[in-house]
Amino acid sequence: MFIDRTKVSFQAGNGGNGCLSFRREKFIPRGGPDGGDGGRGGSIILVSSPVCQSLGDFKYKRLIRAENGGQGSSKKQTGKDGADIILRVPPGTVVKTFPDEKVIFDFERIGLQFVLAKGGKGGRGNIHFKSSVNQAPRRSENGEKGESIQVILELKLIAFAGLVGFPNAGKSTLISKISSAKPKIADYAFTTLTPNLGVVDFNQRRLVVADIPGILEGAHQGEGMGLNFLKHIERTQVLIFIIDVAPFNPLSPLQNFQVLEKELTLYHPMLLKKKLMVVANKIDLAAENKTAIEDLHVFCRKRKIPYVEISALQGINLGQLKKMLFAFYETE
Ligand SMILES: Nc1nc2c(ncn2[C@@H]2O[C@H](COP(=O)(O)OP(=O)(O)OP(=O)(O)O)[C@@H](O)[C@H]2O)c(=O)[nH]1
Ligand SMILES: [Mg+2]
Repeated sequence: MFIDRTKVSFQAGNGGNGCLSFRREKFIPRGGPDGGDGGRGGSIILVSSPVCQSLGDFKYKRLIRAENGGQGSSKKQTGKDGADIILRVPPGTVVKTFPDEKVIFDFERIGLQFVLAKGGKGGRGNIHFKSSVNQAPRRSENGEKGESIQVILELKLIAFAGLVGFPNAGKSTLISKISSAKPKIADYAFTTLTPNLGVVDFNQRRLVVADIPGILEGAHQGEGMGLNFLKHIERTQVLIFIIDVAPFNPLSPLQNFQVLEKELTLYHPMLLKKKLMVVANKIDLAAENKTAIEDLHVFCRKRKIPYVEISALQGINLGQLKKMLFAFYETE
């Protein structure tokens, strides 16, 4: 699994001190206390944003510090609040304590917010300490210290799309062609035993695709090994069905799709609520299978499922496949 990891210290702003002051004006002999409060120190807040793709921004910063609150002053003036610092992290970032690595926050999706270090409260000025017995309080508070924390930020890739298909369909070949992942590829079933993740780049955007072991009919009852791995695609947004359309398969491309769909539904009906895309692979071998492939195509058109014919091995139509995949991403 691709993990980006960095250690950073954060220091929230201290609260400003409260002021000790008395009103002094001509003709008003004993003006009461007029020392204002200190301002609040700035906090440090992390937000998960799709615009942010890596932890690169944190790599070279050892300490990130928010502004201190201003001191209170006479004439009941409150000090200025320190500005908060809002930092974007990619979805998939996990925040852990240093050095014991306890998870304190998991940005498991876009749009989450976490206050990492809270700014100190401003101290109260002496206007607050006036009482019936003490008309001239010589007391004010210092601002609270801002929180300081050292953490490890770790980026776990969350797959946006999962490749599902029978063993040998060409899933690993495909991920090896569209990303820098280097999975094992071979001409026998169950070459892939553990999931592979690959980062796919396209037009300055990037997303993660998961390649999982092949799924067999009966997978939901424990046939093959696909079932154990279906959980890896539960959190993806899109399922990419890879259908081997070479003519020597016992099932037609459409039957192949239907078996896969059935297995996924039996495993977890929720899986089929995801967006689907159908990839007819091994088109380089498929000259004699045109009619059967067309059945799958027509079926997808009726169900409004995006469909593309490729050869993962020969690199045919992979640009089109990426374009379709990123079209899902753009509408997120
Ligand atoms: N002719 C041709 N062969 C392909 C194509 N894509 C994959 N293959 C071959 O099909 C075989 C299986 O490919 P893999 O990528 O290992 O298939 P997989 O779906 O990952 O298989 P499992 O990991 O076992 O589920 C390999 O021999 C590949 O070279 C293609 O587009 N055309
Ligand atoms: Mg494989």
